[in-house]
Amino acid sequence: MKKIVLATRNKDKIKEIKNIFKILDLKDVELLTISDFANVPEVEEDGKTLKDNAIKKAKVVGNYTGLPALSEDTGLFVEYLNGAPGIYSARYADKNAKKHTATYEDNCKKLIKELDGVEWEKRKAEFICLSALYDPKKNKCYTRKGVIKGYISINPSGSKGFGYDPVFYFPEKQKTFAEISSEEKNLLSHRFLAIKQIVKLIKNLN
Ligand code: ITT
Repeated sequence: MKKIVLATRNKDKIKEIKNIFKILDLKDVELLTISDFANVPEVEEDGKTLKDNAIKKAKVVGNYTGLPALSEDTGLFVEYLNGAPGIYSARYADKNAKKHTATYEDNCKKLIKELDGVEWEKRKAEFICLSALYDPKKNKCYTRKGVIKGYISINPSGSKGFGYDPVFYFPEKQKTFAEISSEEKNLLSHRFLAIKQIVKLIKNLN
């Protein structure tokens, strides 16, 4: 049985990634998380890109545990805001740059406010998920990207999912990501598209 450590502290991501692994029916892989190990170092997300941050998270956890580590960094990139909140998606509504206090709800509210009165066609947005797989034995890191396109809704809607899901309107389903079921989201999301490619790489790990 291959062991892989999920290098994320976000419980909502862990839930979705575990679900995606089930959907992809990956045999002989045991998914561990940071909480299965003591004192895993915190990672400062100070990279300039999602890729930098994802690689950093996977390397820290992979080197600490000695096991292959899977991380991902995700951002919501809004065209009208020149790509904001982007790599700062988790911290978008933080009042103090050093303290991470913004809740999912704060972030959604800020985004809706920033786009107040902006016409529909200018509300284009995309979720980008950059996933990294680091193999500490070979000191090799692989990255794969998943992108999904939509619009920032006029108002938040729905209570499923997490983060910006209530404000991310997905035209193909004519619903926000918080209005579709977790099964549906996990079959088409940015995270699914990135992890699907990473799973192919996991199969080749020795
Ligand atoms: P880790 O770094 O520990 O993985 P994090 O929450 O800090 O966890 P990110 O830096 O990737 O993760 O933050 C991205 C933020 O973007 C996250 O806090 C959510 O607010 C949002 N986000 C990520 N994936 C999302 C999704 O599938 N749907 C909605 N919002 C999402």
